Amino acid sequence: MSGEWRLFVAVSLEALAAGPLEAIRTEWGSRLPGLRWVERSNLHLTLRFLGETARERVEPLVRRLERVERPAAGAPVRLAGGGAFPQPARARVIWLGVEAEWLAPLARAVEAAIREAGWPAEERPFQPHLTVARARRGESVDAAGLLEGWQGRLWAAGSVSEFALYRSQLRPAGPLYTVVARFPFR
Ligand code: 2AM
Repeated sequence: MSGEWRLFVAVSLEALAAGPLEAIRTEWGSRLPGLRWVERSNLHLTLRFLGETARERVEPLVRRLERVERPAAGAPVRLAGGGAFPQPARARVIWLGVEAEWLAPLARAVEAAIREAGWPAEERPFQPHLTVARARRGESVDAAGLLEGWQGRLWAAGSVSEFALYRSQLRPAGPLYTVVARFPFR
């Protein structure tokens, strides 16, 4: 098969983040019309973005990811705090913080697997964040008011039992994410 798939490795956080997203959106949606809110089923934490990938590289990648060491099922996670990229007054991305002891080790193991599968090393440091809103293309919003009081705030606590390889298809209506393969925790 020919063609390319736009891929990323992530943990779905829909169950945990849907409530906080709804609350934030209800309060701020009309005040910040320049933001596009993430669909609840798209709420995820990216462990590694791979980008456009030749279709024939997908299967070997999945096989390598299957060997990644994972935490035990029901791994605890907290959504706490948050912020904006690149900065609150000119925000392009609004995110909630994700805290879990197993997160950095899992991201390192995924990174190692991806490198073994032939990708160059990720240069950017891993910054665990759950994107809840993005500014419209080429724009930014002043989110300083939105982010006031977010520091140290606990949004939700729960658990995670798998990570997955996702395909992203960019559409005018917003991205369509589909699961290519799931990797259940132990
Ligand atoms: P973001 O939430 O900060 O936009 C799918 O696009 C996922 O991959 C998103 O979670 C996105 O992060 C992440 N990602 C990381 N690097 C990316 C890049 N260079 N281009 C697009 N998405 C990227």
